[in-house]
Amino acid sequence: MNAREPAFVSASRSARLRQMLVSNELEFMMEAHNGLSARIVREAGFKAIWGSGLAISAQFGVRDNNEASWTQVVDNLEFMADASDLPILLDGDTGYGNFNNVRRLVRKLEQRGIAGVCIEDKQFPKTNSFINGEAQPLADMDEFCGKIKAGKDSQSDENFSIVARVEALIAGWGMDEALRRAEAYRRAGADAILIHSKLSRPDEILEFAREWAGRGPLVIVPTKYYSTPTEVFREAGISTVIWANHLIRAATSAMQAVAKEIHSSQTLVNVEDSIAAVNEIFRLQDADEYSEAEDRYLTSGRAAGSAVVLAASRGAGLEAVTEDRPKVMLPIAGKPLLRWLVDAFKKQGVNDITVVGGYRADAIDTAGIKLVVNERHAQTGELASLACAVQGDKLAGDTVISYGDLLFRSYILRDLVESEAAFSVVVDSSLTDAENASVRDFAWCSAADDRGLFGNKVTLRHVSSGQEASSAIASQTPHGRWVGLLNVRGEGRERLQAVLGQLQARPDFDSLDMPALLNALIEAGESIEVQYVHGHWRGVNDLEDFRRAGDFAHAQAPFAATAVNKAADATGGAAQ
Ligand code: SPV
Ligand code: MG
Repeated sequence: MNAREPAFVSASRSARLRQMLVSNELEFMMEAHNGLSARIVREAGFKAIWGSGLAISAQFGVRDNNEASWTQVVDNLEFMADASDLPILLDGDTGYGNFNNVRRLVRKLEQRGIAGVCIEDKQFPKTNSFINGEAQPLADMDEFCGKIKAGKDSQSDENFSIVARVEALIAGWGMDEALRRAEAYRRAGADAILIHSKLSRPDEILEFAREWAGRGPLVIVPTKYYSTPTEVFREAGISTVIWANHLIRAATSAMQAVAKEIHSSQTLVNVEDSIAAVNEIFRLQDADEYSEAEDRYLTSGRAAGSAVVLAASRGAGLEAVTEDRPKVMLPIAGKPLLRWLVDAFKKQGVNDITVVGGYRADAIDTAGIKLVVNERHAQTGELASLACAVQGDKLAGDTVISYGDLLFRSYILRDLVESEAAFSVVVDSSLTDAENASVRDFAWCSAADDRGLFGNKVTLRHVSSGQEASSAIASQTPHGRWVGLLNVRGEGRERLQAVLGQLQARPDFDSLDMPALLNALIEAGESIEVQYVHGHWRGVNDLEDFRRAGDFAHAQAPFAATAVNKAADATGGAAQ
């Protein structure tokens, strides 16, 4: 859009088209033939679109002989009007019938936001003027005047424009006839005259313009006399130039070249760099707007949900079974631990899952996930892995950050992703024995788990980290254990990235774990909502956990699958 002309832009499309026709400036219209090309015309800076009959028929793969029905044309225009807010002047051929068809056409065009129509004084069904134009019969002048009057009388928007196209020069009827008809059409109410010529020089157009002497706006289509300097049209007092078919022709030659190349070389490598990127197509379709709307309107933003799963570790205490795979690929009740987690996410509509691998990342099953690798996994901790997943990019949608070695009942994740809080965590209140100092992830909260508190918000105050010196709060009995699930919602995403960025600047960043991030968020003043559970989950931290995980997983699986998996395990599957 042209930012220099706000008043023009805010006017209705029909008012803008009319303004172009009557302005003293030379104006330009560019052909478009579908929604995508209409968008492209707008982005190029044009102020209006020519809905070319030739180009619209061609993109349907039919001839410019009214083979596409007028309602098909009008449906196509609707896509164009939706894709671009520019005024569209439809090339309405002969009006698709008599005066009555023109009346109905005008009403339907107004309903679809089309700014005007051009009708030509030939007979229905027409043929393109450049195909044997002399042989084409012209309409009776008076009958055509009736069509113009009928169209003008049926418009309800005073700015809707009807342009009358004079074909007398094309058909070889001479200059006098062209002028006679143009004058009659002007008197019948036409808002502008389109004078067409198929000569390669502009002579007859310029002569017409001289004789016409500014009686009303003149529109021209210099397809054949294209080498004429545009300044010549300006000096001749032309109102509007239509570049009538150049996008359909550009698309055609590009498609021909690309199809031929792919067919002959049987590969895409020769064309990839010379054609629009898929992302460019998404941009033209306004895909970003869809994502924003999804955030706004989809229930709890669940369909837009994403997850980051930390799965870089081999698993201390699990060396015996993780020679050739990371902990998350250990089989539990017939499928890898990671697959249980991925399936649980998908069940809650969390489909965009990024897994951060490290140790034996090559052994991770990547079906349905994005794998990023923390190459420095041997020297770094959980936050370095998390940074691999969120670096650069903004977190997409609401995000669950999860340990990779978790099994849980499905309600736990459901309740977490439905939380409205910017940050929320799941804390198991059945685990409060923090005696063993080597066990981390114990959680201290604003209140203990208590059914009497149901509905009251509890917030996280501290989580024990692997690195920290014992803090004052840690001398008190914890309220439970953080299970390794953090949900980050809405604006929480940017705030989490900011805090992670600050931690990254610390010299000990490589050794930091997830509790360090939670504690840093709390110190930064963030409120982290606690959702208490009482059991119903398992972490896999050692061989004993691994053995018990099978039973837990069986209990989560559908009955039929459980029977099958139990049979598989009995024949030497997972350790049980
Ligand atoms: C069109 O673009 O369909 C026109 C202009 O009518 S022309 O093809 O030059 O006749
Ligand atoms: Mg046409």
